[in-house]
Amino acid sequence: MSVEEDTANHGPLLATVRGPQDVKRMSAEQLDILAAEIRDFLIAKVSRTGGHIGPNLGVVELTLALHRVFDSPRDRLLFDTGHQAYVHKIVTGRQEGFDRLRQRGGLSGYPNQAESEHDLIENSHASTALSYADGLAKAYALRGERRSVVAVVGDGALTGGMCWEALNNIATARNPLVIVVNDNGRSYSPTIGGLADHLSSLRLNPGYEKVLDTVKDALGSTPLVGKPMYEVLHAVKKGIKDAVAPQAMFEDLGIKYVGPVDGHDVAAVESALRAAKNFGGPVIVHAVTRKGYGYRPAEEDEADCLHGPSSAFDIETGQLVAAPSVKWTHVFADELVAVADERPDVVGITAAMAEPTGIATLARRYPERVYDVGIAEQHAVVSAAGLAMGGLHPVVAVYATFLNRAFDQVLLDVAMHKLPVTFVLDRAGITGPDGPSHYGIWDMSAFGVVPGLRIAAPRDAATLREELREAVAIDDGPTVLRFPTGTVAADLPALRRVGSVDVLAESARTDVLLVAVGAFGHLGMEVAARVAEQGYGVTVVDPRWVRPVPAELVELAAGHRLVVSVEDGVRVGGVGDALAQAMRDADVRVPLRDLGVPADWHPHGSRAQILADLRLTAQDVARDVTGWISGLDGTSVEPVRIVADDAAAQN
Ligand SMILES: Cc1ncc(C[n+]2csc(CCOP(=O)(O)OP(=O)(O)O)c2C)c(N)n1
Repeated sequence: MSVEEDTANHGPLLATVRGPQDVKRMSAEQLDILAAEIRDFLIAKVSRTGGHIGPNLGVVELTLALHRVFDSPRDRLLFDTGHQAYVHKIVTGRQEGFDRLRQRGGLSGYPNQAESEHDLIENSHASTALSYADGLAKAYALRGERRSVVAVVGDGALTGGMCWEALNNIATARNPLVIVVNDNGRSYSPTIGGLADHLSSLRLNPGYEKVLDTVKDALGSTPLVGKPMYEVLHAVKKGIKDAVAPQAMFEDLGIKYVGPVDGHDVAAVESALRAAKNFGGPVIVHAVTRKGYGYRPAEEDEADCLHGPSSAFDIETGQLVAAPSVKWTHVFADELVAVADERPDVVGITAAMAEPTGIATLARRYPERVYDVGIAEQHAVVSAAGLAMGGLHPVVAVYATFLNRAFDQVLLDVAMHKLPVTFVLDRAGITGPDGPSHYGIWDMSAFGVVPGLRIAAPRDAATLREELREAVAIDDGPTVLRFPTGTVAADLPALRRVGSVDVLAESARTDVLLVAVGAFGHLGMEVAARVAEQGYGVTVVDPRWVRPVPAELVELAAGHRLVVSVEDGVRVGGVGDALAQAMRDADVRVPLRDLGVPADWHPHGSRAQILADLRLTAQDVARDVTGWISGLDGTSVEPVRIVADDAAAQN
């Protein structure tokens, strides 16, 4: 592409940026223009694909300064969570990728090692970067390598306990390491908690402007190495201390502190970073930024500063282009309020995601009955244990992927104590554009091993409401309710109920028992229709409660020639696996095939695309079921395949 063509999309200066060296050689005036072009670029591109627009608009100058002061990839830039790394991608030669951001085969929404040598952490779960940084700095010290390690962490991510465990170790190890606190006062919504209050009092302090000047003057005019540097930092520190007290918190940890600096002033951030780089020990650079900076719909969006529109949005208004639909989240949120109206003991907990999980609806009705604990899932679970011990029934609403890190707390603190806590796992199963770390595919396997924990997987709005009520009625142990992302499936009424199992379809012939887990109920119906065309009878059931395995499911299995399970979770230890074990235990010798998600790292794309890649479509499942059942007759025309392994090989 010629520069002329390029500039049509990118702005003339941005089009010349092919790598960090191009940013390094720019003048102050050029940097201002570049920052503006990057904002235009981000808004133009992300408005077409969806993505984390608000956080990235807030780190434009900060990222430019990082790449001017440090030499990535030799120096290591670590972005906590990683949703704010778009500008880093732009600077490191990936502008073209933004047309297919978060789309199948396109640019990832997070740092990604396969994309660039400038990327390192791919996990996208918050509050880990400081621990990575601690380890990297120790490794470089031991190996005698002189490389800078820089971690960028948001004030939201700092509410996660792992950050504080890391700071404790970083302070003791004393290795050179730069921690940039990107303080915009927000997680999705305003950051909560004691730390957040500390930081915001710092921002609001009238001495703030004075502090910025002090920092700029002192750092701009001083040699930046060794002992003098320490003295500068020390002096600056004292100056700040006189002006604003709360930053003592960082000093008390034994880590040098520079700040607050205006995070939208490249020169100011740059001089703070240079000072920190040359200090020779751990330093915190406190940069104050504004989420959504420079784009009015984001700056004025009170809910979350346009944190991450899920799909294309209108540039003028920031509103999603797609017609609104009723999501699984909405059904849960409304029913929870209805339950809470009847049950004063029901309370809600969210880990910094009140709106995305729907808990905000309960908070609007009963503000005193909802607790936002920050990005602190482990604490959320044990705090729920305490609430339950205190006589309440907590409903902990998190994305499925984020409960993984609280496994031990669910196991021992909640389940071992047989406490009535309901975990509501939104975005369970294959989620899509956020990629492998956001897939909620481990919950049924991981939490399936927890003694006394019951897991429900509703198939539609009606069963979601029903199973939520069943879950909060259980008072002798924990429950999990898991449902996928997106628009809720149309109601699919059962023909009858056997024990707790819903029979969705049956025929005169009982060839195949198809166990359709959760939202795969509709898929099950379509499979049954297709297989019926081949002359075989399929009974489609929705177990509703998948753990423990309902005894009726095993009895139904015994009455068929073949059992096929299909679930939106990993096969290892999944519902099919558990059913197979239950059938073995009951000496039911009917063959079973379990379809699900291979335990692998699946790429980003739309949910429908990824499910199709995994051959979890009605067409594929019907073809497999027909092949297997006809194989039992000895009439198989197609080779019987281990379906999910085939799919794994494609990834
Ligand atoms: C363990 C975990 N829980 C929840 C999330 C969802 N999440 C993504 S970004 C975010 C807010 C992060 O706030 P902050 O670190 O201040 O960054 P900002 O978006 O404000 O730049 C949250 C809660 C996550 N990524 N990881």
